[in-house]
Amino acid sequence: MPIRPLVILPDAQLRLTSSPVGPVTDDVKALASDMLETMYDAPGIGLAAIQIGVPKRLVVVDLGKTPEEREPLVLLDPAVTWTSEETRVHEEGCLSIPEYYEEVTRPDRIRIRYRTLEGEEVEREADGLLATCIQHEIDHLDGILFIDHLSRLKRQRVQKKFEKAARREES
Ligand code: K1U
Ligand code: ZN
Repeated sequence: MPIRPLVILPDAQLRLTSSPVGPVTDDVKALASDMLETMYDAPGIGLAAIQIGVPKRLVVVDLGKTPEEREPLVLLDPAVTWTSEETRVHEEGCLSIPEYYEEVTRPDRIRIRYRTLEGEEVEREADGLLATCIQHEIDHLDGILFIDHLSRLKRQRVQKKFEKAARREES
């Protein structure tokens, strides 16, 4: 089951706090592989496991613009350990909030710690779009969506729009 269906706003799963991944088993490797396939298919530049309905602290990211430029990053139990004072504004989207884009301000540079599928502990820095994307994905692990960084008015407008769309699909 490589490409998995995406969880879409207002699904309450998106507000869950995800649990640590635990040992790197074959199931965890298969989940990471399905997440990459799902992200490339969408297409997107990041995906958190909860976006396919799995509440585990697993994130995939790839900023490659073409299949030839792919450089997948799989982050297990990622945590931000430092953020720069300087911020940057980037237009963000979310595969769980289709076709809605807004500018969000976040720290420009971050340091993160995570485990890899090979069982390695890594600490590294990221900046620019990579830093934005990783922060967006780590937010998902704590039930936070990029619309939570917008004004209450904008957030409520989007929430209502997606609630209405979900009701229409039900009937
Ligand atoms: O987590 C997600 O929902 C994925 C999201 C990640 C993200 C995008 C922009 C800024 C921060 C985080 C997406 O990938 S939305 C789709 C998108 O940005 C994109 C799609 C195709 C080509 C390039 C970008
Ligand atoms: Zn998202």
